[in-house]
Amino acid sequence: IDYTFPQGFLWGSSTSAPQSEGTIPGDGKGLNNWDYWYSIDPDKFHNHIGPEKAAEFYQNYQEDIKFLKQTGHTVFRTSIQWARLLPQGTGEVNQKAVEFYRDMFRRINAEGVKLMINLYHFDIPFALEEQGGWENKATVKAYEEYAKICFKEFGDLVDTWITFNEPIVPVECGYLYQYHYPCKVDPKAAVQVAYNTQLASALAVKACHEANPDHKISIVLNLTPAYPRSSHPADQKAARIAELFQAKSFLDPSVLGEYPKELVELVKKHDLTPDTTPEELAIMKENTVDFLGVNYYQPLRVAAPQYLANPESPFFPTVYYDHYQMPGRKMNPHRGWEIYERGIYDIAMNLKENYDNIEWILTENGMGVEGEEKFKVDGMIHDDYRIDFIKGHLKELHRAIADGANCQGYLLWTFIDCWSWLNAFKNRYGLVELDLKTAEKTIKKSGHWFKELSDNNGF
Ligand code: BGP
Repeated sequence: IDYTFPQGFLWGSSTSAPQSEGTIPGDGKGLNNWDYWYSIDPDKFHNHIGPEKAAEFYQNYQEDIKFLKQTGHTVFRTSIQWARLLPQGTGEVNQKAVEFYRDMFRRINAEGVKLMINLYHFDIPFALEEQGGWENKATVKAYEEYAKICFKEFGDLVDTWITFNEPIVPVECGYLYQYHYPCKVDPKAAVQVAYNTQLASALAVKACHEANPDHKISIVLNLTPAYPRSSHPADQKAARIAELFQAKSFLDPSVLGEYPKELVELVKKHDLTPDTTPEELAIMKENTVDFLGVNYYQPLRVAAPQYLANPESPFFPTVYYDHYQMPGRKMNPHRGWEIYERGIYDIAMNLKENYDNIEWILTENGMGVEGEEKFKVDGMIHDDYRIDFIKGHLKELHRAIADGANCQGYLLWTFIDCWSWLNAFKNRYGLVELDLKTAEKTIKKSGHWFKELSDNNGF
């Protein structure tokens, strides 16, 4: 073993409820934004496969859970679907959902696998979306109630929670770049949504601590470092501002309890200041997370913008930076994303130096592969590229831990191949293959390797 990890280091994977469960049979589940969007615009979705199918975990979880141990999991992260538990977003609790989640959590606990349960993975009940969704502070209140119900119904089975997954993504995709419903281009709404989400997160932290003082709660952020093209001050400034919008917008209030001053000023300069109250800001200040979840896939590379922004156009953070493709960069040949393992080390050192060395867990890292069935030999996918990908990132994580990073676990995206927001099943990430035609599941080579990795606590 060349790379041994600290004792008790957690090994596992992450998924989300909307991407794994499916909604057939519905069993009382209400529509969320994805269900609704698919129902009105299936053409948006790859091969017209929508969230109603996902990976059918809802029907098959009892069988699927068996793969956890076989692939070396000591931790497993998934989410609760708000619209399954509260079909209208507020009000009556769907008892079928309570039974389903309780049974699933109990079975996972019985396997000796630690649960990390996320309350929100891009999925808002559609009844709330219709009333303005995250633009409306009523949604913050509804989320707080929902979180309290989760802590009450499941707090005896789950002690590690997450408030939101990658909250910057619905802000950008839903209110600036039109990749998620409601597909608006409305910077003012984007800023309010970001603020309301952060406030909801702090309220969930508070409620969690009040419900169970020994429970831990976190937020999962995609802390992609922004690398400047050069050391030229204009490029450096572009990187600093990109990081302000992309990472610090949630990292600072979640960990330090306050927004960065420079971000507040920028938002003000563009006349986008959200509606806040001193009481709300005090809630954020007092209810920071116990630990942090970090998702890392690829770096953000930026350069000073080449053109002046059109003053008529709505505000986009990209008026301050251009995306930049570094010549000679290493690419995932099976999907167009850069691979840059060093990003993990840089994130780790940033958290160590600037965020009180807060405890963190790598909650997502993974390699999406299109057409993965071509690597199937004798019934098993030989995904050596994925093993190499994980090893490369783990080496950097190992180096970071040796240099003092407070990282407690590594979770791969994902467990069993699952549905993705717009690409459906095009890019596969799992340790376990899902054959969509036969519904058969087979552990990939990486799944067997991951078991060894976990057993040896290193490689
Ligand atoms: C993360 C999300 C996941 C997952 C992953 C892979 O940002 O938290 O939900 O989907 O990205 O990305 P994609 O599915 O787009 O390939």
